[in-house]
Amino acid sequence: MNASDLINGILAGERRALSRAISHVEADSPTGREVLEALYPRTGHAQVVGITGSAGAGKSTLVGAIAREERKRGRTVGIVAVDPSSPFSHGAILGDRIRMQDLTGDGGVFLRSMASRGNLGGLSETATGVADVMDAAGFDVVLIETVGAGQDEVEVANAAGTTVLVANPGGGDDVQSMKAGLMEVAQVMVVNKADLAGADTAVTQLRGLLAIADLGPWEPPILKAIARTAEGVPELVDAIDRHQAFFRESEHAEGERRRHAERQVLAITRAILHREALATARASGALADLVSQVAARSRDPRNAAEELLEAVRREWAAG
Ligand SMILES: Nc1nc2c(ncn2[C@@H]2O[C@H](COP(=O)(O)OP(=O)(O)OP(=O)(O)O)[C@@H](O)[C@H]2O)c(=O)[nH]1
Ligand SMILES: [Mg+2]
Repeated sequence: MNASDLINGILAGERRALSRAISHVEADSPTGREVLEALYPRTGHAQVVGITGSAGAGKSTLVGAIAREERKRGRTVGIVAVDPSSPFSHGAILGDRIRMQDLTGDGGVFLRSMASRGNLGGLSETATGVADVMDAAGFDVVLIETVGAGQDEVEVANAAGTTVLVANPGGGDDVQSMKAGLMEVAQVMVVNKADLAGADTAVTQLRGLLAIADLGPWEPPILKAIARTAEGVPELVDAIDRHQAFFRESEHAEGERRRHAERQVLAITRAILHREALATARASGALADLVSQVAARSRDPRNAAEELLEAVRREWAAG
């Protein structure tokens, strides 16, 4: 299928066209770019929601519960599970699929996993593209689960209009180890596994972290949930809806949308710069030379980096 077949297929609601287009977007192929360019003006309908948090926090269980709640509300749901780059991930992915099995038989749900491995700083780019294709395909809600820690989470948050941070009770270790930066990319906080002891303490600690975070006009609510039984999930979906309304309709909507667009453009620019600069550096042979010099301690790494960039600039200037 060429790009226009894919575009027409997606707009006609064909799953096969959607699947193939997403593969093209993941591969960053010319067809993928053409599809994205053509579909972008048709995006903006879906609530794109990122679900992030540390390993085992209950993200997949929560995604399943949110999807079921959205279906009850008559909304269609696209789900993107970002596979971890960890070598221990295979069991977890299988687990994710099994937990979502009842959803895969539902015509109003589309499930897709996406690899984060080997992504040269371009996870924002891919996740944003995949979410955009699902948005254009007409899904009302697109849920993106990030597995993994640190930068992946921030990258995926760039793709989402609303990011939900999933924390757990547990003596506070979990919450206290959270980075302030993560607090700043999340608009809804949820303490999952509220059936375990310490949920209220975790809420209090999150409140403390929020108090010192650099926040805009939106004040992130902190909720409790038990994903396994779906307790607290309707309230979580209500909170997501409230943030989406803020993002789309409040007096701050214009500014929020601009901030989000800026984050997306900058994240993707960073990814492209990174990729292209490294490709140029490698091709020019400058990288290998400089690495040898640093390894031999005849040049320091900072100086080598500057020299490498200089070599890249020369190549680019030469066109
Ligand atoms: N007690 C309790 N356990 C839960 C709850 N939600 C999820 N779990 C359990 O926590 C474990 C991890 O759940 P997942 O949904 O796989 O967590 P995850 O965050 O997706 O995990 P990774 O994708 O591997 O990072 C599973 O054994 C779940 O059954 C909950 O509300 N209460
Ligand atoms: Mg998971």
